[in-house]
Amino acid sequence: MQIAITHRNTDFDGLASIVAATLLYPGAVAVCPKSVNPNVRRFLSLHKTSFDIILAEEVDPDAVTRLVVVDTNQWHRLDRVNGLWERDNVEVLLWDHHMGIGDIHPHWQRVEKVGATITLLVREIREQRLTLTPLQATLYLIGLYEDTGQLTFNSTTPEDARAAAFLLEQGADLTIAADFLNMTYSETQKKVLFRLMSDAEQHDIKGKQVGIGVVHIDRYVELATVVQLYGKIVNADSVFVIFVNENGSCFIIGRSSTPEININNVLQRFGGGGHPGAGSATIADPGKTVDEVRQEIIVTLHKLQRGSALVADVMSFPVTTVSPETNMRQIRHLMEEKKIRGVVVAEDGCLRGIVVLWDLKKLRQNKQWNSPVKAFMNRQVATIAPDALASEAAELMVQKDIGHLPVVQGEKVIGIVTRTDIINYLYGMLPF
Ligand SMILES: [Mn+2]
Repeated sequence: MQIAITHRNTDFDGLASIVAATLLYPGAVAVCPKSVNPNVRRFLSLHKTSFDIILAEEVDPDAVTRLVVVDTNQWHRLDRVNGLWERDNVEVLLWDHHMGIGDIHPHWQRVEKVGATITLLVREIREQRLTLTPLQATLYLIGLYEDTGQLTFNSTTPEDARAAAFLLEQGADLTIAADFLNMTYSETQKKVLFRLMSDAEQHDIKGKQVGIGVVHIDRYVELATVVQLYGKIVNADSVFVIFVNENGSCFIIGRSSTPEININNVLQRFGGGGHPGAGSATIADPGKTVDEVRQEIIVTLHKLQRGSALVADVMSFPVTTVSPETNMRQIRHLMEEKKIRGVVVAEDGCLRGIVVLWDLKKLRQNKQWNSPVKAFMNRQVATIAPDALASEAAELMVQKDIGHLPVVQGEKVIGIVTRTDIINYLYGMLPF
């Protein structure tokens, strides 16, 4: 017997992947854990009979010869496979897109950094020139869209978009997909959201807005979408919510929309993980209080943020400077010659002002070209320190609508950040 199995609290990516595995491994049976996410439960209640899916308890472990694990690389996330991993006559195959370290050491694996596991299986389906029913295509598309936020999460790759195109070609139904992706919120989910709105703290961590909340829950509901919605409403760059169960144990769900806060890196410190944009962790240490967990998140964020790009990493240097006595004609020549749109005015390396292309346009009379730059330069110049974050420079330039930001250390100008530097920095980071 061959079985395809996925993680507990099964999401659509997990469900889609076990169903797709039965196509790639003829004879394999899709085994669904008992605990699935509420939207998956709703889907299954309608579509159960459309797919051959059995429960883990229906499987005779002794009969299993091949185990296809999808969407997780950790044994403890699988349902009732007791003993299976110790048997050496079971062949283990792994399909996954989680890059963290797991304890499943398969005989064969396809693990790649893509937005959803189903993307990897879809690629194989395409290569084998298999066709899908619209129903299969729809399920796979829901899995793909859920894990990639309709292809908007940072973790999305071109490969995911290609898989989506193929699934649409195969007749995936967007109306059905949208129905299961945009679930109405349950009473418990609404309560959690309102609790977060009123109680969660907002922290400014190196220029990034981070929401951190603590919510006590008495039963399991799908919480990731609530956390995500909360982050959107308060316009946070990233959010972390610590959920405390009735027995005092807790788990964290994190979401981030900025490449500078990597959820996977933060939650790895708590024994969890995920992706740069989304992840979770279960707190294993029962002695840890909620306050300690919250403090640890904040400290970790400060530490990790330090690793982000600094102004010194992105600035241009050396800077073209002129003395305050330089006449405007020379300034114009300099700009044309060097193809620059701004010139820093300095004396002994100390910033005195800045003159930009726009200022030249203000010159009306011919004789003004003979006047010194000090008569036309801007003296109120926004500056930034080399050890500030590159993202702070970007924000400052957008805020003040300026194209040149001199970098000043002590009194001296040591570099300049231009729009080109910012664009290079921003796009150099993608895909994250
Ligand atoms: Mn997944």
